[in-house]
Amino acid sequence: MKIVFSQDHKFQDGKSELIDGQIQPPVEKPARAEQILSAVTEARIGEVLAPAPVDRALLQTVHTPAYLDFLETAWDEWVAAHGDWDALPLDWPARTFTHRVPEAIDGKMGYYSFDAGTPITSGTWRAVTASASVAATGATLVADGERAVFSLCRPPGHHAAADVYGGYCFINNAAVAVEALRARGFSRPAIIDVDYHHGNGTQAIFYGRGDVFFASIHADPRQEFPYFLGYADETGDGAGEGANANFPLRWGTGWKSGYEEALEAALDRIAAYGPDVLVVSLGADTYHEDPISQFTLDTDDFPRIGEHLKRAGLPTLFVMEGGYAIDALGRNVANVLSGFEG
Ligand code: SP5
Ligand code: ZN
Repeated sequence: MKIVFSQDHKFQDGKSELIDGQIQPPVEKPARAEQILSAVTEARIGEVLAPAPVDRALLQTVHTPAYLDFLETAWDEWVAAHGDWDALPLDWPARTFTHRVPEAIDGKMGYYSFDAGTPITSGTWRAVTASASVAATGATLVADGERAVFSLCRPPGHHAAADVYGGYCFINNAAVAVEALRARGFSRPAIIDVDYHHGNGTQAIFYGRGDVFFASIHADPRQEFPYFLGYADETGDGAGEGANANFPLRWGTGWKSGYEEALEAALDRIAAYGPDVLVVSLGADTYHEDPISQFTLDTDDFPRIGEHLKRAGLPTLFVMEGGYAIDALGRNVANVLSGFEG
């Protein structure tokens, strides 16, 4: 399986996120991608390729022009207002407010974000466009006939919606990949999101569409971030009715205590949809030692995820999302891919 990777991920290197009431070093850090790259290299998953730059036009099939302009300029505006420190929002347009776009950078950040855990830094734009290019190039390789490709994206993407960032995500790499696949002639893509957190951004992007199926297995939003999306009764809207399937699971869920069953149910729904290509939003934060997560998968369970995905029998693009237990992260990701190659 070919791997697409860009060193430019390292330009997203925040100093701080707000978590548990404290400003702390981000858990979403460059070492994650380095660990994954060394593990997949050691496991001989396949050749590592550099991405081609991504077109703005492709990004605009997923994100609004105003949002992309905001992301590109936010750092300079923040530095002009506050100096050279990570940009974190502090105010949001909750119920009772208008949804206007203010002039001030702090107001714009509140408008375009949904959490304070996702710093914009001097290198954010460079890193997130590189990450999207990794996804898009992976899609191109699949369209050129590769049976499976791993896009080693960082920063992750599945929490980002058309004009909203958060959850360490800015550009929705999986959605960009889907649009790149559609541009190359695939007409019925399915996405399966196995990150521990609900892929709220991906769901929102495709919620009203019947031409892309989205399934997500994740921690129950009653208990877990992102709290306000990811419930089982979210089934799609309008033309998208029936093309969205959520499988929320309680804290503590392990392979035999609900995970395998949910994965099989999600894959059954995908098979019933009749897709022509599969995009996997691959998070390894389902691991029992993940520092911010509460599922209990073990390293031996990750190849089983790959085996189940393989049985879908589809051209498959893996897009890296979350996973924060640095020491085991690379091994767990490589295990999914090895299980798939089986
Ligand atoms: C891509 C991805 O996995 N994003 C996850 C973003 C999660 N951010 C919120 C984390 C809240 C963690 N709360 C529990 C901390 C345990 N000390
Ligand atoms: Zn996650």
